[in-house]
Amino acid sequence: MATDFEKICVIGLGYVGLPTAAVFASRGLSVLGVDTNAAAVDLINQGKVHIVEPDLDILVNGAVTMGKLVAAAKPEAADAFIIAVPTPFGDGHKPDLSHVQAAARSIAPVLAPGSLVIVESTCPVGTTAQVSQWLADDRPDLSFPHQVSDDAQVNIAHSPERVLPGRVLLELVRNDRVVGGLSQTCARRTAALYKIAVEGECHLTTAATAELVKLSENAFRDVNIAFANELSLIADKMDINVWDAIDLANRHPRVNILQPGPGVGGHCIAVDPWFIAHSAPEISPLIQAARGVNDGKPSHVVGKILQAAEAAGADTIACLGLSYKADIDDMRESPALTIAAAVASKFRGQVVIVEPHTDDLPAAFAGLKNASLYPLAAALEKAQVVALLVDHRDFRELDRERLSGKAVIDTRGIWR
Ligand code: SAJ
Repeated sequence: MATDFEKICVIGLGYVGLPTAAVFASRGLSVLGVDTNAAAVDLINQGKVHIVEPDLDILVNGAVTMGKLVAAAKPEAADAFIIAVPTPFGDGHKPDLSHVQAAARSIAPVLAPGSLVIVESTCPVGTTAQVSQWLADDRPDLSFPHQVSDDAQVNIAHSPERVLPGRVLLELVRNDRVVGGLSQTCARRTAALYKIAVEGECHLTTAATAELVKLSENAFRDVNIAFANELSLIADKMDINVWDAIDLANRHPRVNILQPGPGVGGHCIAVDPWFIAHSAPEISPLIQAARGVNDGKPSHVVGKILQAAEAAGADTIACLGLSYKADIDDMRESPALTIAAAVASKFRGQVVIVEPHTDDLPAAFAGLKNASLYPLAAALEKAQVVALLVDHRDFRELDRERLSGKAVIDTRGIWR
């Protein structure tokens, strides 16, 4: 396929940027991946990866070996630039755009007439226009779409990533993309670039709409999980099995309740709704309440675990899982991690932790001498109370006989 893209630059080689860079490289583009993490850059240039994601190691290794993917600390001139850096929040849940700003400023010196800049990072509405302004500040010699729309020399768009950790390479290619341009030309050129690698449809819209669409997707999940989590508190109080109740309610043709759990983790669903709330604080009560319900769930679970330990006169509690969801190693914003650390800080006995995806306890356990990492069998042998926090495969496949005689708190409903 003939396109006007031969070389692209991907800024940020995290769990979205690195797969994106590798997929484009595997389609024959020359890709320069840029990251401030020197260790990651070194590793990638050796054909290795610093994040766990199925098949990513093979793809990166192939792309580096073919000379199509190179990692570096600084951007170089390219036909297109994809910004895929983190957008966390700071105090008061205020969106922190410093990484996006730094990425924009880093590419400004190498922009030229015809350059395309795509923001993939999830961001508050208005950020793509702000990027255009930052670039214009640094490059008064060029024209930008917030100034002259379709006549701009540099095109800028927002095309949010939508990939699910654990299925990134599949979803990157198969999912539809929303492509929001600061002008129609910006959107059209961005879609032309993604079409090199994406089999899903590209839906063209404005940058602001694309920004809100991305935030809405994750806020939708958060609100719906909050509903399930609120139901779990109500069912607990009434001594009803919430999973049975949800299964039955979902037999209704127009009901589809999500699964309750120990809380909502990860760097997306637990974060992005705040970007809407921050931009529209007075008119987003539902979104804010959902955040409150989901963020409140871990302390409810901690209370249940400690209560069970007291009732059983236990000297050891086993906490199974630390990551934010099943079968991955990512512990960012993980409710399981919060719960296990809180249990260890409050319980006088021993807390044995099982996490098949790590060799060391994370920093949250520093100073908690009663907490240690155990293999599953030994932990179950030792503990009188077992708290299932993550539905990892090893735990799903557990022989239930090994739980007999123990107090079990199953936050994921897998041992019913
Ligand atoms: N969870 C529940 N109950 C459920 C579903 C999820 O408690 O019924 C919890 C999980 O255990 C986890 C959290 O929610 O702690 C989030 O997990 P997830 O698998 O639903 O989603 P993420 O955060 O891994 O990825 C999401 C996805 N967004 C949507 O499904 C709308 C993904 O497509 C996005 O690309 C990603 O956020 C992102 O980067 O924004």
